[in-house]
Amino acid sequence: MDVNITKVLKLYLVTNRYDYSDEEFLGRIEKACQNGVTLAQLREKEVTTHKYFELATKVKEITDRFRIPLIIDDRIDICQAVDAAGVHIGDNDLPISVARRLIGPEKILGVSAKSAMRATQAELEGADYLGVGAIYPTKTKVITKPTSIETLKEITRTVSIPVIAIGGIKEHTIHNFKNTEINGVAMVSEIMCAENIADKVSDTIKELDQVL
Ligand code: TZP
Ligand code: MG
Repeated sequence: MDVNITKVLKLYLVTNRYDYSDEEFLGRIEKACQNGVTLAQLREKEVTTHKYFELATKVKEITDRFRIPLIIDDRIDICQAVDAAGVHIGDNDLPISVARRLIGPEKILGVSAKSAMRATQAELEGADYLGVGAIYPTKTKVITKPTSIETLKEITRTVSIPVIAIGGIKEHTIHNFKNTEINGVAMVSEIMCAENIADKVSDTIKELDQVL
């Protein structure tokens, strides 16, 4: 891994296509990359493999230009096909140790964890970072249950790999993460649906600089 994982987790853009055209979708990702997101994840749930590959190829052209590592949600094959920086998996995906074996030691492996027990297991099985949430209610389509800030703190106390918070996080709720020891936050709608993505990303970075 030629990426400083503890640093790049600061502001993690997770994509959602909503009803945007591909052009609008890619344009929004580009704006976010241009203005300071530190890591990006392509997250697609209901597309063909062909379309996932096509989108991943296009998104990687953008993230490469800004030297931002690209993570692929769920799909190790797509990660390998486009030579993305890594993959993010959850409870319904391959076992963590199997995913690690398949991607090898160099690629980034992110794992979703909603308890300290799962977090410990993920660390042992080779996760490079943990995504914890949903911290707040979210309208983004996701199968998840709420995870409290208390559980988030318990997780950061328990593991030594970096942790990001996800789920309903807005620019104005970043201050709630003071003293949680997270390395960053992941946002979907707050960035993807922002009226002014440039301002949203740079203002959120400023908030994070106060808190992390
Ligand atoms: N995992 C837990 S919550 C979530 C994911 C992918 C969605 C977060 O979306 P938003 O729009 O930032 O609430
Ligand atoms: Mg998944």
